[in-house]
Order: sequence, then C-alpha cells, then structure tokens
Amino acid sequence: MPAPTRPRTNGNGSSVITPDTIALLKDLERKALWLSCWMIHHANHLRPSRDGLKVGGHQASCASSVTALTALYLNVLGREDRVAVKPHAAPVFHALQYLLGLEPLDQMRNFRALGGAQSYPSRTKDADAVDFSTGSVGLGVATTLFASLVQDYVRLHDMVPEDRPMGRMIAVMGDAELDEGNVFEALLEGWKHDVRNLWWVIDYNRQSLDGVINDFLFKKIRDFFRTVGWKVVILKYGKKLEAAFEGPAGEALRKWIDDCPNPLYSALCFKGGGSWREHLKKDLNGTSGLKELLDSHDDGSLHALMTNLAGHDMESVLEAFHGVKSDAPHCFVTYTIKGMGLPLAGHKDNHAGLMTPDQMAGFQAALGIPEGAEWDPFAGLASEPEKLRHFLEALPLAAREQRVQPPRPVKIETIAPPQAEKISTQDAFGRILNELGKQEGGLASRIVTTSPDVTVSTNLGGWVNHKRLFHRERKPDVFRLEGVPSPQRWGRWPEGQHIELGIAENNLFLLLTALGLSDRLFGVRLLPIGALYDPFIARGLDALTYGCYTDARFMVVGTPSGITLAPEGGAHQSVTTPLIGLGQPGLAAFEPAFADELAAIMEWGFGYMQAADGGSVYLRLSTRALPQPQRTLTRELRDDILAGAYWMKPPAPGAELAIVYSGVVSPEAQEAIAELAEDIPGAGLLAVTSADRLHADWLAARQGGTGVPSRIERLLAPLDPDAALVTVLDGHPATLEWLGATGRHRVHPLGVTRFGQSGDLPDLYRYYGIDTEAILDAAATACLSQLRPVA
Ligand SMILES: Cc1ncc(C[n+]2csc(CCOP(=O)(O)OP(=O)(O)O)c2C)c(N)n1
Ligand SMILES: [Mg+2]
Repeated sequence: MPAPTRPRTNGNGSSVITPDTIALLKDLERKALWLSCWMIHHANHLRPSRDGLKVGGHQASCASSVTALTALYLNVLGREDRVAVKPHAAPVFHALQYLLGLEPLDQMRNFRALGGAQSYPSRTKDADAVDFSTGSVGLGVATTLFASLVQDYVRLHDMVPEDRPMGRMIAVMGDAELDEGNVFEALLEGWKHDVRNLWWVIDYNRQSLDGVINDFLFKKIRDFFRTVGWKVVILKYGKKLEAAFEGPAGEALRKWIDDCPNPLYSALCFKGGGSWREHLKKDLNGTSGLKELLDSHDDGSLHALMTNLAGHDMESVLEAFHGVKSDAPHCFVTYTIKGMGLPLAGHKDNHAGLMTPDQMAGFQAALGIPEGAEWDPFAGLASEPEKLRHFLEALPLAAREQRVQPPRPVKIETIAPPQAEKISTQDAFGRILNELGKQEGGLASRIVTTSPDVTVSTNLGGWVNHKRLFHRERKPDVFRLEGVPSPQRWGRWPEGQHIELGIAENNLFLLLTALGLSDRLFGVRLLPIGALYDPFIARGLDALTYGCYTDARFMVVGTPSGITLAPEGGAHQSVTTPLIGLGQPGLAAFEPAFADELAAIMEWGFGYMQAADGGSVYLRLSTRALPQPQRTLTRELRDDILAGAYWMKPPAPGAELAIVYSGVVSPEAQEAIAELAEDIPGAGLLAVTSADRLHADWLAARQGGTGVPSRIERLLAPLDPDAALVTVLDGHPATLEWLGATGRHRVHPLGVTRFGQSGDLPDLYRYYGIDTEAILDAAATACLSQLRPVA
C-alpha cells in the first residue's frame, strides 16, 4: 500500500526552505543551544544544592546535535512522525518543546530535579511529548526500527485510516551508540522485514565518553547500512567550506581536512583560529592560493570556516532531510563537533564537562542576552519576537490537540482452560492461543505474537497455523507447496499476526516495546505476546527493562523454565528469573502450576495490559505435565490466583507448619503434605501463583501504614504465629524467603542456587533439594527446631 506523499511545506503551506525560514531557524537553533546550556548551568550552579552532589548534564553533547534537532522539530516533523532523541541531548529537546509552547518553564528550571525535566528523555516522567524514552544507549534507536515495523503492521491490518500519512520513525543518535550490538541485531532484523519510513540521524562528532573514535568509522557505518538496504546520506561539509573548496587552494584544503586524523581535528577545534593557521601553513606549504585564503580570514573567521561541518549547517541539514524521496530507510551521517560553539568544543574530555560561570557569562554576552532574560524565548535573537512567535505557532507540532487519540479498550472475552487430566502450563498456553486463533475479530484480532526463533518450541505453532506470519509481502509456504509434510503452515502475508524474529532476544523485547506502545504511538491497541526460553530473558534483560521503563504493555512468556527442563541441561535452565519477576517494576510476574490458573491469569493479563494503572505481564511456564485439579474456579479462588496465592489445603487453626510452593513443584509439595497428614494433620499447603503480586501487596500495606493487613498476612493468619514455613520452587529460593518477614514465621527455603545440569527429574530434584524428600526433611527440621527452647 503506497504511503500518502508528504507535502514539503510547513504549517502555513508555504515552501519550507526559504532564506527567511533558514534565518529564523538559525536564530532558534542558537536559542535552543543557549537554553539547553543554561538549563544545565542553572541546575548545577544556581539551584541551591542540599546534598553536595554534582547535578551534571551534557552541554557538549547538546551542542553537537542542536542543528539536526532544531531542523527536525521546527521544520521537518509532521504530526505523525516519532523521534528518539539522543539521551544526552535531552536539554535541547526540552528547550525546543518550550519554544513550541509544549513545556512549561518550570520543567526546565527543575531540570534533573524531582518532577522536573528528566536527565534523559522519558515517555513516562517528562511532561512534554517524548515519543521514545532513551538513556541506555542503543535501545531507543533500535526501538524506532521496530516502531516502523509496527506502523506497517497497523496499516496493513487496516487499523488506521488509509488517508493518514505514514509517520517517519526517527532516531537522532550518538555515534558511539553504534558500539552497541543490539543496534546491529536490529538492523539485520529490519532488513528481513523490509522496514520503511525509518531515519537514523547519526551525530557523527567522533567522540564518545572517554575520547575520540577511530578515523574510518564512517566507512564502516556506510557499508553496514548499505549492506542492509539503507540509503546512506553523508553530510560532511557545510556551505562555507564547500565554497572554499571551489577556490584555488580548495582541493588541497579538502584533502587536508579529509586526511586530518580525528584527534588532531578535535584538538584544533578546541584550540581555535591561530592553531588552524599554523597547521595549514606548515602542512600545505607551497599550495597556490593558500596564502590568499589565509589572509582573507582573521582567526575567528578561519575557525568558523574550518569547523563549518554540514551537521552544523542548517541549510545542508534541511536539504538532506527534505531531499528524501522515498520511504526507504535512511541513515544520515552528520559530521559535527562535540561542543560546537562552546569553549568545550572538540576537547576529548568534554562529555560531562560543564562551562564555568565565567564561560557562561561570556557565552551569554556573545549572544546578547541581557541579565535576567536568560529564560526568555527570544532575547538576543536577530529576528523580531513577533515573527518568531508567529513562525513557531504555525508549526504542526505546536498544535495543542493530542497527536494520538487513545483507542477504545479491547473487550476481553472469557478464556476457558483446556480440558486435560494432565497437562503442562506451556502446553496449556499453546492450546489457549490455538483456540483464540480460531476466532476472528474481537480479542483475537488484537493479539500479535512474536518469538525469537522459538515459536514452535514454545508452543505457538497452533496459533501461527491459524493466523500466519506477518510480512509486508505475500510469501507462500514453499514446503507446503512442494508437498513436504509438516504440521506448521508458515505462509507469510500482510494480514499475518505472528512476527517471526531471528534469535536475538534484544529484538524480541524491543519489538514487544514498540507493539506495546502502539496505542500511544499510533492510536491502535495491540495485545502483544512474546515467547522465549525462560533463561534467555537474561540475554535481553536491558531491553525488557527498557520496555517496562517506557510503560509499554506486553505479555512475555518464559518457557520452559528452571531445572525442570531436566535433560536439556544447565545452559538452558533458568535460576534467577523469578527474582527478575519479583524485582522488575512495571511487570506482573506469575508462575502458575495448572491450566485453569494460567487461563485466569491470561484473561486478567489482557485487561491489565490495557489498564491505566496496569503494566506488562510475565508468565514463567514449564513443559512438565502435571495432574490437574478437577475443579471449577469460584470467583473467590480466581481472585486469589490473580492476587498471588491460595490455600490448596487450608491449615487447621493454630497449625505449626505450612508448605508453600510456587509452580511446577506442586506435585512434590502435595505429596509431602499428604505424607505429613498423620503426624501434622493441620499443616497447610499454600499455592503461590505470583510471589511478585503478593510481595507488592505486602510492601504497599507496610509502606501505606494503614494498619490493614496485607493479603499474605491474612492468608497466614490462621497459622500459629511461630509456625514454620517450608518454601519450595524450581528457581531461586529468595523468591519466597521474604514470607518470613511478614510475621514471626521461620522459613526453611528450598530452591535452586547453583547452575543446573542434565539429568532426569528424580535425579535433579533430589540433587538440588526440591523433591518430596527434601520438603519432608525441611519440615522435620522445622518441627524439631520449634521444640528447642529459645535461648
Ligand atoms: C548502555 C549504556 N552504556 C553506557 C552509558 C554511559 N554513556 C553515556 S553517553 C556515553 C558515550 C556516548 O557517546 P555518543 O553516543 O557518541 O554521544 P555524544 O558524543 O553525542 O554525546 C556513554 C558511554 C549509557 N548511557 N548507556
Ligand atoms: Mg559521539
């Protein structure tokens, strides 16, 4: 489906790049630079410090991308475009939002203070229009790629009006972000999925945090991007330098700059006019026309000429952006200088460098900003304030209405558990989705699944057979056409509802992030489900954290999990994922044992993913088939399952022992409680479906200080106050140990604390001490220690 073409006009419908427009943009670029530096200066030097800590901020990083960001926000962007702003240029973003009238002054005054503008752009915490959070470098960048895939998805599924122009998903990124492997993982995946409408603007200042980077990086960048089908636009020299290259010494000058090592160029940028002259005189001695060139420039104008890189040349940047003629992904390598225009320019240590109060005063004087007018949007600019105001008000981004209309909630139908006497939670998950896959419209039409090359082995095969793989192009299942028997039907088409990824788990979580933000990016509610082997959550953990941080809503299914994966061995067995579930903000973690619990949790989860105060959901599942309790969930039991725990065998009042289990070790716990029936008939068996929800509820009750007991306290109330708890799960015991802190109960924790290994279940459960015998031993120890007099 061709994207509607984008008019090359601004909000007034007039031509975009007139000399008048450029003059206004240059003025506003200066103002954005000033405001970003002032914001940082104010936070560090003028706001009283109560703790003596350095506040920080990155003036040099801001200076290097101010031209590109000004060009984008104040000229190029339309209302459908979405941008990930380089983390350390957050102040420029805030300044531009302020100029657009979208950010109150208070936010800038409180930069890096509680409730103020955030250090790095944050969707959830900033008051203005952040599209993609950034901070952990590389992740926001790659998310724009997946957002472009999601944009294609919602369009090809006819979920957005056909006449809505396609937005461009844009990352303005630091050059060192290309050191992050996740960026290349994403590039390859983007190539497979033929992503469109994607721009990455690389702030090629050739500096990272610690120093100056390799001279020939740009060649590698160019080659990488071309290899995966991107158009690469290199913006190297500005208009002044281009003009100088036309002169008699032009060729020699161009060659000198081209050959100039990055460290030397950076050092000269820092040192300024006289040092350029010295080097050029020495290195280009005898070049005809050089003397005239040097004589016609004083030190200041020679410095301006030699630092006239295209990334700081508004005209060149605008030409490049407006010169894009297709929806092919574009990479702009914009040559810049870190700290351009500031006394920090080019210095290798400038990343966290701050201008001194004297330097700021000099900068303020040079810009003609009167004292007291530091926050004024137009003070010191050449253009008339009225003209600037009018220009800004007419921009598409300045309009007050929301750029995205929130979608209506998707109604969640009842999810029935699969009927089986014995079934694993992974199998139940597959069957639930298989049933959903038979349905059209409603909930089923909003579910999108994805998996990093483990679709079949996590049991998504049935769903995919119904819904097929998503791809922009229709591609038949060749095995099927050739009559090769396979239970999998893997045709790809634009209507498909499963996005198959390569193995990289970072990509899984970033795609889930983009899918899980679709309501806020594109006004379309999707209910994404991602499945992967539980241990490999750790491989994509920063991306999972990023997704949660940015409040994307998805369901992640970690399966299989734990040492229950027995013969597969230690490299595939997860130990600490329950602790991730417990500790990760924005993620409600569950470890059900039975199919009916899973169905209830999934049904609830689809609602939680849409609730204003909801979040994402993590299900830790297993391939071990367990005998199922023959029961119909009462409303009360269902509520208990969702809240995190229920008594599978209620304790007698005053009972001195309870066994508490989570997940797949349910049979062992049940067996142990049955064996104890004679000796300790009152002992209870507590099934924990979500240590995370229980814990959160307990913390809230404690911290709320209302005196109302938490759910776990209410559940444990029938026990003797000194009762012992034997806790057990196929995962790290700390997941349940905290139960001992809720009262006086003594906890005897069982679980896995070492890497797993191959074996069968009896051997492994014995070896790691989570079998029935281990539970009974722990119960015996608990009861014995109870008899001992307290010292
Ligand atoms: C994942 C991650 N690792 C490390 C950092 C710390 N860090 C912040 S900025 C930076 C260097 C960034 O250099 P570049 O991307 O080139 O930005 P610029 O030069 O434009 O400031 C580093 C290492 C981080 N923010 N995220
Ligand atoms: Mg850099």
